[in-house]
Amino acid sequence: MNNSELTLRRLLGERILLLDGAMGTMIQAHGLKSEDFHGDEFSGHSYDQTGNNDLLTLTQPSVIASIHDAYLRSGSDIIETNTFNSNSISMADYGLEREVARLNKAAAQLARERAEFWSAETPDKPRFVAGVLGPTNATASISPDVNDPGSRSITFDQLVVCYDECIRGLVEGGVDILMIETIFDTLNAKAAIFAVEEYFTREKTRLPVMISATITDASGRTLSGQTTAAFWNSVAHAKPLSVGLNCALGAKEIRPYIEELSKISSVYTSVHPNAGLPNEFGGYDEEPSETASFLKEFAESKFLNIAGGCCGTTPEHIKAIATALKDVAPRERSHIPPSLRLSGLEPLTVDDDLLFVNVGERTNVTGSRAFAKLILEERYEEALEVAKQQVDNGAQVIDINMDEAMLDSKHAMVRFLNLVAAEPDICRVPIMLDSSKWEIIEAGLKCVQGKSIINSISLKEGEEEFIRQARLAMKYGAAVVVMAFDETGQADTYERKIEICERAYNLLTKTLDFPPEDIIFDPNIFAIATGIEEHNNYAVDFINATRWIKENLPYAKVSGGVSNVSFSFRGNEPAREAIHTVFLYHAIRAGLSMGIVNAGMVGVYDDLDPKVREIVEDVVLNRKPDATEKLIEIAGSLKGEKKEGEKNNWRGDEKNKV
Ligand code: THG
Repeated sequence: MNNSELTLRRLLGERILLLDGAMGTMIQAHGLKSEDFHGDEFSGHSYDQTGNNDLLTLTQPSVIASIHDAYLRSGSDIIETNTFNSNSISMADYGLEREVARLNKAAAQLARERAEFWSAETPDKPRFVAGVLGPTNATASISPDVNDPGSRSITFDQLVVCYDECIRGLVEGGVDILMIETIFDTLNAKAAIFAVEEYFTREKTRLPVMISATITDASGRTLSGQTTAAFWNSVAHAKPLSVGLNCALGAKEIRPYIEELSKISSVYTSVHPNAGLPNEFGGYDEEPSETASFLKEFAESKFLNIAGGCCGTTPEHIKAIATALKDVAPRERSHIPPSLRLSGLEPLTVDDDLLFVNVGERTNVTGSRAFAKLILEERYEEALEVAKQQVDNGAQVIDINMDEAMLDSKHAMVRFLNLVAAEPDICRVPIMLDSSKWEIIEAGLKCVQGKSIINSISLKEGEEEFIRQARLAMKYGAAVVVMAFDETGQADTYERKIEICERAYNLLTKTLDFPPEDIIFDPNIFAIATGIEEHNNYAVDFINATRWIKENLPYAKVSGGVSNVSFSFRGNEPAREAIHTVFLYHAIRAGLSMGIVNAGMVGVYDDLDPKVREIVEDVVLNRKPDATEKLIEIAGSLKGEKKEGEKNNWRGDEKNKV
């Protein structure tokens, strides 16, 4: 941690820090003409630069400097660089993509210079520069084409390249903080975070990061549809200095969401709202005293660590806020216990109270002939219906697998995920990206705004590749399923399972700084009752390994592909269902947190016919040498036991409790 960050963190412990206010409103007040925007350098530019506020950093630096000064004079501790649109995607509108590196560096230098000046003026109040990374004017998880919800105007990779250029300029120009702000699409923000993390790794440096989203409608969601908590779960991997909200709604409307953020996040919080809602001319009317009184109430409610203004706010607003907050103590950061926190449009916490999370298995081309056929024939509409049914039937996560030799799997994964992103009834749940090929998982990670699960990584190809993939998982912000698989093969005994899981856990948490709560072990569920004696103890070994992991590897979760266990009864659905039910009953008691299941094919343990249950239990728990034969004997008679159309209410009403 450098000195500036140490000072910043010390000050955040002492008081609420002030950001600045709007740049645009202040620029407007200067009544600049087209030729002022162009300056000498761009006088002959073929695009009209009127309104290109960021260009003023180069053409009218004294105007920008005077605005920084006005805010610093009003009490801002942190000023923002004039770089909201200084990225190649937004600058394309002005034909100025090639100036992006320079715009960022110059804006950072200009702000740095004014901050240094004021730090010297008021040595007891050091000033900081936040390098602004705006959202760009493109969105990575929403289609620009009403006729094709799966199309995209920008990709994650393009955004990473775009942000990398901005970050370099800002850091070279001397910013103290990188601020990813006005986030309306979390996937854009995740690309910015990825670019920041890659930059830090490459340059062997690190700066504090501020993250601020914008909530655009009264229902409290981002433009890309996430709730506040889902958003936080999606970006928490950045380990930011602060998380907060800015722009769109004024302070009044932001209240419930900043309240929520202040409770669920363990980092500092920030708010810089607009001066109320826009009036009919798109202007902002909220008086400095009004904005200040809203923020004072937030501060007194202990929601705030950093406060400032966005559109429509002026140095007078900042001054009023400074006065209002002067004697209010800052929020103390919440203590949030580590837990696996996932998200789609909505959050999902996998903690030990929520006994079992079921992951829908049907959207898997290797696990369902029907789904494979739909994907191979590019009948995506119907394939989406399969995903929707999974969620409707109670799947809290959906597993998506496109590994099929006849398929361009990467293309199918991307296409399907982009379509899923347009279906709120599906993408409200987190996604599990299932592939034996890392490049397909990675292509998938670039399409999902939520916090997803990678299924899977393992030590199969050695430590180096395992660590490389885990590092990337951290940068994309995903949890990982770690299969009990190493250089010598897949673990099939209790000893091998726990040995590999322990080794993987130590590598992840000690060699890397991988969050243990984001590790989900899969100690391999294999088919039992196959007629081969060595297979008889597979379920027992899995269950015992699960118990060992829960007792010995803190915060790690355990998952498995449940339907594997009954492969030998393929075609006999009632028998399979009975096996799944008994298996899950025991595995969940041993600590299984989640399972890839067909929710329609698991029953309630207590509802099983006691005689059938006894026989199935003998098989699952490997209690009698002739158990398999017994089960085969009765398996035929199990057929059709379930009445036609009978609704399987497995955990439907009981919120996952078994
Ligand atoms: N661990 C992890 N991931 C996994 C598995 C695992 N992913 C894939 C698989 N195993 C889990 N998913 C399924 C999906 C379907 C079936 C089994 C496991 C299945 N399908 C039926 C069959 O093949 O008989 C249905 C066939 C059909 O409908 O056409 O049993 O272990 N981490």
